[in-house]
Amino acid sequence: MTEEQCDYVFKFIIIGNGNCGKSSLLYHYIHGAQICNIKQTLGVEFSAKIVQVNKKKIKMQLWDTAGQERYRALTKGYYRGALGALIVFDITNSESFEALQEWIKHARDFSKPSIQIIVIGNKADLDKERTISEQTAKLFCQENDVQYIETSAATGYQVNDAFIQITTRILNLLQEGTIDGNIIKPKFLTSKKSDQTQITQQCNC
Ligand SMILES: Nc1nc2c(ncn2[C@@H]2O[C@H](COP(=O)(O)OP(=O)(O)O)[C@@H](O)[C@H]2O)c(=O)[nH]1
Ligand SMILES: [Mg+2]
Repeated sequence: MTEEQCDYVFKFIIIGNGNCGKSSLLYHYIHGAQICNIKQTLGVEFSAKIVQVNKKKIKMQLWDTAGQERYRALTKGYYRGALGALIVFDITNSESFEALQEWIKHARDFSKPSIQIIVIGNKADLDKERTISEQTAKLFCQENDVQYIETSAATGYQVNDAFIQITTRILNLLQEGTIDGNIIKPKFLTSKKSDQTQITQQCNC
């Protein structure tokens, strides 16, 4: 399936403290599917996956960092235009949980206040070493009006569900008219000619 056959293109960013499993989750999600993954000079890993949700074909543009999150040094360009954010913490690492508030604020301040957020409690396979209970995390997420799911990039537990859950939510909001449709189609879909080169440089899939 080519990009032109898609109904929508959604940009997603994946953020959270270093070492929580962001890149591992992304790898697990896209592995074996139609993917492209190119290291860019800006230090952003750019991947893509086309999915079908509620009879709509959606190209998910998935942006991962190359480690800059350790210094909170993500650029505004990383956040710009994102419709969804997957914010990851490690259920065995309290510091990564405590950082969530700041990551949520960054997502809302630097993307759009309406950005849809799913918090992912990763490393669910390490339940014996857990320092953050599921209940604590759920409560925090309710208070901050974000979704919550637990995953394991090691076993694959609920990895797909996390990505599909946030995509479905965005699609529903779009169909209800709650999200501005103008920001859904990236520039390169509406003016293909001038921007074709840019796509080729970013992604060969
Ligand atoms: N046990 C376990 N280890 C994980 C899981 N996800 C990632 N890791 C490990 O955690 C470390 C950091 O993962 P990485 O994806 O690089 O994290 P990032 O810095 O957030 O992108 C690596 O050693 C991974 O193998 C998980 O679900 N369970
Ligand atoms: Mg990483």
